[in-house]
Amino acid sequence: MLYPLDNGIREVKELSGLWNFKVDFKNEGFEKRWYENPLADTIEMPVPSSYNDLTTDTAIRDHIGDVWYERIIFIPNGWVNQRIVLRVGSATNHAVMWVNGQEVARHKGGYLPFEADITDLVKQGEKNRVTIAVNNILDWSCLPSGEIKTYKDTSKYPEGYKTQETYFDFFNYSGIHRPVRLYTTPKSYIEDVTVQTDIQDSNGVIKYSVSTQGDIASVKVSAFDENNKLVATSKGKNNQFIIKNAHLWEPGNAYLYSLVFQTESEQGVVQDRYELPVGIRTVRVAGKQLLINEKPFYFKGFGKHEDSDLHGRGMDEVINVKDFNLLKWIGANSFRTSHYPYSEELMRLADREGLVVLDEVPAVGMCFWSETNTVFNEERVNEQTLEHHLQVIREMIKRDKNHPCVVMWSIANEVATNEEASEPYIRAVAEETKKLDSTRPNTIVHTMWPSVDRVSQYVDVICLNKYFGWYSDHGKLDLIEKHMDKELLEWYEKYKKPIIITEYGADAIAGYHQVPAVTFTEEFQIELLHQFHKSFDKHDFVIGEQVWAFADFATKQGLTRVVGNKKGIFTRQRHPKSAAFYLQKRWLGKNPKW
Ligand code: GCB
Repeated sequence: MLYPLDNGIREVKELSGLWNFKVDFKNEGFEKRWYENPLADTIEMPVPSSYNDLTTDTAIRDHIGDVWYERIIFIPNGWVNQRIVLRVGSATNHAVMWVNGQEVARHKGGYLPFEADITDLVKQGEKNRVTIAVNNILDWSCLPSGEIKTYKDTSKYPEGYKTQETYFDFFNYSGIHRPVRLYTTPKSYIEDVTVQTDIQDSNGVIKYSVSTQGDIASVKVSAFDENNKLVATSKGKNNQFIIKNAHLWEPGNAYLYSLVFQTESEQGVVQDRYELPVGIRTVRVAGKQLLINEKPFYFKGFGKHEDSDLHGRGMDEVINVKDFNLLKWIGANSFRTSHYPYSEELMRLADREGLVVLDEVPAVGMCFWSETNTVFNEERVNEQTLEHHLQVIREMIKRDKNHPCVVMWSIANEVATNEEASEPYIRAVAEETKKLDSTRPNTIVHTMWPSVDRVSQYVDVICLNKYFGWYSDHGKLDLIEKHMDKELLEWYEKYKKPIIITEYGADAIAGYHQVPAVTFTEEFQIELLHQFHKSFDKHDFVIGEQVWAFADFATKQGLTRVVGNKKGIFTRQRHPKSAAFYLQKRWLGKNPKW
């Protein structure tokens, strides 16, 4: 699934903007075939965005079920004889799409793109109607998982009362979250390209494969450097070539070649073209280290969310650019796409900016921290969940495999890996990841203790989320270093693998101050981080620290969340808390840049 490109042969038409929108309060739209006619009684809704925070109506924000989007599209005259594709960057959590009343796509999962060839369904010079039904329900067959709770006691609850239960804290934002685009390709076209890079002495080795559809006689590949100078060429669908004295893609110092794939007919007529930004770099785990371009890499950064005021989880280049500038300002070199794959636009930015990405699937909420209340059983995480998990892994790797910024796949966050049934499950997911991409290490992010974990033999790197001083021994900052040391050593003893601490942190409400520090103050947040660092700095198998979280974010309502999760080092509006300056000093090794 290639990212849509505008390049003279292919064209892109953005469908962002206001769409007609209707909440299906009675969940009757499918039965009444709302897709057959223009929707009645609609309101305006921007795409991309989460719809939840945009009206003043609690019933809309908390609606469980379907919402409907609709807009009219026109097909440009020049698109005669082209293949026309309608593509949705993401719709959370599930979607069905129709064009002129005909179903063209169905997609399960809220964080990856889907598309449909609509060439034969659209009429040139006429209005064409696109309808998308988006559903936000999460059950145990979904990623992330959840369940609908029904309340039967009508003396206490209204008839049919139900709630969406989720076992993660981020708000279950819903809607069309990423851009919708129409794009063209020629009838015979490049369907996919896969690129793998290697380094030999000072040269870059580029191995590629191209898959095509239709009558294509030959494939040519040209590599251009950042000055647009042709530096190498190749031919054929599967091949490899060398770029002499290559500029490497390095963390904080990105260099992107442009690989131009071009297909030609028997007569030598150019048919299709696709330009892929390619960074030459290697990544591998060696003993206690993770090497990027054969140099040990230490992860400094955050777990994030795609989250901002009003937009919810809606893709916003403004937020993306600001976040990247703050990441660089604070001295971060990496982030994890907690807890779902982020937008393609953001991944392309990370390639260009040289930020290192730990790419995570939406497998979150699979743990109850209990011996008896299990998660891996027939009623909860089961065969169906596994099937979907594997599907999401396939879609994520297919989408992100060519990004130099992605150095590792995270196959799940906080799973009950103490349960016996978690072992074959995680093993299957880890093996699928390796089968699809043997060039990148994989990892799983743990909340479990080393003594009970059953799965880390299947991954290359161990990631840990640790909340000493917060969720355990709350407020006892003096115990953190000791607890952390003990646990790190136990993990290392058991598996002998490098470890990244992918979450540690404390809620701090911006503007709350107190010395000596107490919970929720900015001083407490700094002190807690500092205690963790004392431990990390002692162990050479610790290869990174990612603070939870980059910025405050919206959560479901709950007694431990004061208008959202406040573990951000930046507020939700991206203003620094005091800990930002502490981290900047630690990560940049110098006094804060104001
Ligand atoms: C975690 C989760 C993360 C939460 C965080 C917290 O372990 O991975 O999604 O937001 O804890 O703040 O509770």
